[in-house]
Amino acid sequence: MLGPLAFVAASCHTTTTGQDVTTPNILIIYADDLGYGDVSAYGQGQIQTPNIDKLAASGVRFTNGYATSATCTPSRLALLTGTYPWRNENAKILPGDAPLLIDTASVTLPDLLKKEGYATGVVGKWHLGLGSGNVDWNRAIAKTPNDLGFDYSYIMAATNDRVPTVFVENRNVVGLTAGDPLLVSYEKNFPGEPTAVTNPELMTRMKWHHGHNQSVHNGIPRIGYMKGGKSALWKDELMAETFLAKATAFIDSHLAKKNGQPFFLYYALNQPHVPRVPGARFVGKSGLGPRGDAVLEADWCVGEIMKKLKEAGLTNNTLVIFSSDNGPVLNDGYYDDAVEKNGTHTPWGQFRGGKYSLLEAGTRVPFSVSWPGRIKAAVSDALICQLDLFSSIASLVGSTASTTDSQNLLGTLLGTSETGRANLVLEASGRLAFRSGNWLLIPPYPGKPVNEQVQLETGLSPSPQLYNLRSDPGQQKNLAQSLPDKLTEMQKQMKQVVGD
Ligand code: NG6
Ligand code: CA
Repeated sequence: MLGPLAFVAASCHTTTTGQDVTTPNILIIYADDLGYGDVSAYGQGQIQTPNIDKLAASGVRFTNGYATSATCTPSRLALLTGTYPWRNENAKILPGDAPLLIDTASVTLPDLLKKEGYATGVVGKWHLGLGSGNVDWNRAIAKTPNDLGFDYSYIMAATNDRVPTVFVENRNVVGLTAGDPLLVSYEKNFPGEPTAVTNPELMTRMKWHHGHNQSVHNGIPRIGYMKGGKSALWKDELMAETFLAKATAFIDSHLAKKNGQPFFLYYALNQPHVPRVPGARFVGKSGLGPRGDAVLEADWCVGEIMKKLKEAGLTNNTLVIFSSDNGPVLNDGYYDDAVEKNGTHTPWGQFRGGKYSLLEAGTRVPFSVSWPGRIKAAVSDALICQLDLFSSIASLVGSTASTTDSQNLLGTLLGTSETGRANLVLEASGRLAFRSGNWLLIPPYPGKPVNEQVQLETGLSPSPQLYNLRSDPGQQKNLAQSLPDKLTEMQKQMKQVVGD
């Protein structure tokens, strides 16, 4: 409940359960591949992120905040559905022509908010599939975020490095011209179309290191084949500005209605995922190459959207959640100097591993929650996962929606409780690890200990790994052999949660 006379003018409304609650606007800012150590508030890397830091300093900054997964699609699935992604066998990195992964009949976070009176929008990276398979990009797309509770959507279908390199607004590709249809395939190229392999001279901006050698757009080779749709193809260097403009326009158009409705905006940043092509003003600014520059651009986006809230007088009654979908990676498939220019920066912070990894840096991400009218500044060590936003936000707005996996940690989120989850299942490429209290168990898995393409540790080992994350956050001491009873207890607990 709200404290007496909270000084915010947040909207009050009667919920579907007949309760009176105070409902703030809700903004989720979700970065793509931003590491724990990429945010200077965590005090670990070399990049300065003043805007993200300011947000974190004004609310609760979590030191044990997690994405469910070490890659994008599964983490986003968990964020929007409150369900562990490993329960869905299709929850893996999706191609750009994948069908919508979420059943339109399920209750999503935007669904529950819409039901409680919110105007809902998503702007940015989607990567949860569209349509029902074989999407015709030249017609209205049948299944989009608009079928999952979003009133408005302006998205890229998958990733910056996957075709189609276009934006989809609500149900339509933006900017198509009649007579030049957009064709997409992940199976075979279109006859006569160039690729990075047949026409390497087209790679004027970036060359591929691994993968990424199919259609070339803007001098950058991509994953997947694409033909036509020329007038609709995005310019990578304008992507951040485009998304920011759409995000602020969503807020403006909502305010213009003057109907007192709160809004929910899921603002999914494109940075610092590959290909890293920040806007001109950020080029060379970090000294760490395009990856560092892209982090600075992400921070700028955060600053701009916060400025927008301030100008609109919404700062005090907007709950802002900032996090990232998975941990960091330097070389994710392009020669972009990320490794060469990284210097002493530590995107993974004090942790081992990174994107794709079961080790800590795969899923331990920057995670902060601010709501100046309501939340006091604090640092919380409570164990919390993006998965929990579903039930916690449901509870905040007076919805009874809940899932088995998502825990209502509203008090923790708002900094009135230090109690987090008792345990959490983490996922990387379909493999699971289990955290309980300060202990982390990685069961034995076949596979290489290092992902050679991206040069990051995978966490895979033929022997079980047991770490005490409190005394050993860097996962240097595997205690599986020296603490057999603890190992057995963790194995038992994990089995209880995950099943066989
Ligand atoms: C991988 C890509 C990688 C990135 C990732 C998705 C190759 C070799 N690698 O398959 O570059 O696109 O998928 O990243 O193609 S995520 O953040 O959206 O999960
Ligand atoms: Ca990602």
